[in-house]
Amino acid sequence: MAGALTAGASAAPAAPAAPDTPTSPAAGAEEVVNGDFENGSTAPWWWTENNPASVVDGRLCADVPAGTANPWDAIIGQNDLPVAPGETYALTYTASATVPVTITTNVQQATDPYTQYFTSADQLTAEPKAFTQTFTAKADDDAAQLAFQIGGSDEAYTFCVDDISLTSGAETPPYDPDTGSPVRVNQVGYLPAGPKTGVFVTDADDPAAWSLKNAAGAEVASGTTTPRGVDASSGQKVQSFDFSGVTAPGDGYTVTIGDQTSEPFSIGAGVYSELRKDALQYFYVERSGTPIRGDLVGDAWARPAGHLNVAPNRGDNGVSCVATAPCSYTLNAAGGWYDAGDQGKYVVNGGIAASQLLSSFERTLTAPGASKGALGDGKLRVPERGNGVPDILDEARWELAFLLSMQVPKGQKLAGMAHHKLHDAQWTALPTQPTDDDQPRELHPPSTAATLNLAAAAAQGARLFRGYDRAFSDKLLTAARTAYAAAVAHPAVYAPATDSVGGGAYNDDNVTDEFYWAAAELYITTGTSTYRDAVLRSPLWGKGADIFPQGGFSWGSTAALGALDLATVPNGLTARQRAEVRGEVTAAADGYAADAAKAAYGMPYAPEGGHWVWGSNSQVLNNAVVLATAADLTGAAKYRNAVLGAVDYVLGENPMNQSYVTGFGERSTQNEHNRIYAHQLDSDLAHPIAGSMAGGPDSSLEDPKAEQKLAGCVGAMCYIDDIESYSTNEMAINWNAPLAWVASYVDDLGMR
Ligand code: 9MR
Ligand code: 9MR
Repeated sequence: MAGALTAGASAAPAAPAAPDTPTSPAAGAEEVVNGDFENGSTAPWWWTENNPASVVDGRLCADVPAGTANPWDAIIGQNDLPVAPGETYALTYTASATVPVTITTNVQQATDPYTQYFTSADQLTAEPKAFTQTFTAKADDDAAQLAFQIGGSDEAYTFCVDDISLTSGAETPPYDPDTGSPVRVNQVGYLPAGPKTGVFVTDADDPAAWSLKNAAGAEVASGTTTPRGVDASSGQKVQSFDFSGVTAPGDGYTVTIGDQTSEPFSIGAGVYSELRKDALQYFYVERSGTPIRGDLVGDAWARPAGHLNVAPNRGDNGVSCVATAPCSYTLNAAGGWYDAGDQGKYVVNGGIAASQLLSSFERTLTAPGASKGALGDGKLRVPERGNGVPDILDEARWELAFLLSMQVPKGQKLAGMAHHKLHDAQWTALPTQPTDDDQPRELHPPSTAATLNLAAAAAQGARLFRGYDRAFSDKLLTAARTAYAAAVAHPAVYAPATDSVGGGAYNDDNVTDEFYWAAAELYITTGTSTYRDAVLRSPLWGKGADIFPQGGFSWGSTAALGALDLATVPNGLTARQRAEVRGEVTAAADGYAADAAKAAYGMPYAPEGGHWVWGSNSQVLNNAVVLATAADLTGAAKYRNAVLGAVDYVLGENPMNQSYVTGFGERSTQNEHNRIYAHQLDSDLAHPIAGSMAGGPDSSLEDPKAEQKLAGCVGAMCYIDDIESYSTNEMAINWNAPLAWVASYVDDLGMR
């Protein structure tokens, strides 16, 4: 995909001309002083010491040294630019670089924490290029800074800039993403005996004729669409079509309506086999503290071990506590998975992700029709393949071992609790390879939420590893019991929302759900009455609507994980108690299935207030996990069909016509927010490996790129496949885990 230039950028003629004038009729006064360098003066522009600048041929030019680490290690800037909240600005400039580089252009706070009002990754070459950008400021700042961050290049180069202008009164261009064909399908494919639906975006009121063609172009089925009115998730006017009657396996099917044709798709019992494998394989590539082997995953994704204290790296094998909450010990917390596009490691998120992998496996022990073989040993490309242990358990173990390493040692204050997280002192730039990360790694204070996450995941691991590695199983169970007891002793130690420098906060000040989940897992594993009583006395016992929120369970709302296991894994609850939990699962599934039936796009997700959250794709899939569990419990087709609706949605039958899983489908995500596989910013680097899922639409526009590019978007349209949009386009372990769970379920369905 071409993609790296921001949509507002345009190529310029070779000779630097006057800047494109902002299109707004109400364009305000010029804020930039001396943006054209006409009188030869550089004032009031400033620069960092390492890149002295001067006016050359009417442009401001600077010699940028080789080998700085971050974009902000070399800057040219101007201060004292006022920005007002809600005001829309036009920013224009013309820039060049004697070697191809990507610079970062920011309008931001001039002092720490340098909050960005606008940011753009601009690809420069020797040919001067004119950029025209618009953004709406959120903050009130009477002295903002325009900064061209020009560091981070391996090679030295000369940067030149000219015709710089910032004016208020601009108009936000209407949000008009390229969504390709209006005929929307699951771009991977459908199961032969499963439901098959698609969506047609059209202003027409009347039904239209659809035609399904095979790869040879021959019509194999036809019918008429059903008008569905305005789709609430997107504001699009839509119709739907149903070709469930077509069951012949094949690749290269398309649906045509009038002169519009869908992306191609397959029909086959094995359409989700690769998805199951790749969604799980993703975790190996996220491993920290070990080399990622090219012979296993391909050389493009191979890399040396990171965070092992090999200079310039600080390492996770002897981490001490943050200065604000010191401890007298260090922990060896090497290993585990990187969380997401950042290289932090967070116990709450690690716990839920590891647990959902364990659950994917545990389902094969309890669900009728689940295949043990497909998740057995030798199915993934991990170093442990062939060791007699199912690879999915080997992968989960990699994280479980990390979780245990985050526990406060015996004899210390808060012994048995888990440190909330471990990450860099400061946010690093994109791209940053783990081996190049020179930031100090720090343990953040223990929290009750992290402690209970560890307890739950370790208790579940203990029962699943019992038959494979008794010693590891015992170790997990001891850690789980110790953690649970520590949480009971310290039930309200919360990670604050403000602790979000250098890593995410994962703040949570309601741990009722974590208590329920941990007690449930410990009870299932041990049968001990203390844990049973903790489940039965939980304020959540009997409160299905709270256990299964409408918008889906998540890292911050984990009770569902406990309830799903109480409902499916053999345990000592009475028949009546068990029926109660199962009833909660099916009642929740009824709600999600009803949401799916209402939605033209068929996804079981109707967030309250139409507010699509950060990581919405994982919410869609977590609802699918509940639906699939209900299907396993009851055999009811409506639950299974709603799961398939979720899969269709994630794989392209959606308002963006976007497959959110890299490498799957014709229009799949490519530029997820990630520091390692940052191809969009450096073409020498790989794109993310196939099988990683983007967070997906987030209607709150929670990063500068989303604010700039998605203003005015509705719900499921609030997404952009841009590496800078971390609130819509990051990847994360807790998002791929339900993808793997659901892919595994639908692959098991087969439905020949
Ligand atoms: O890259 C970070 C991403 O992994 C997080 O999800 C996100 C929110 O915590 O923050 C990203 O980091 C940005 C930071 O919050 C603000 N400065 C720019 C950082 C890099 O994009
Ligand atoms: O998934 C998290 C989401 O629910 C929060 O709203 C968001 C902001 O706090 O953070 C998300 O988690 C990010 C974490 O903070 C840092 N690593 C990347 C995670 C995914 O974006």
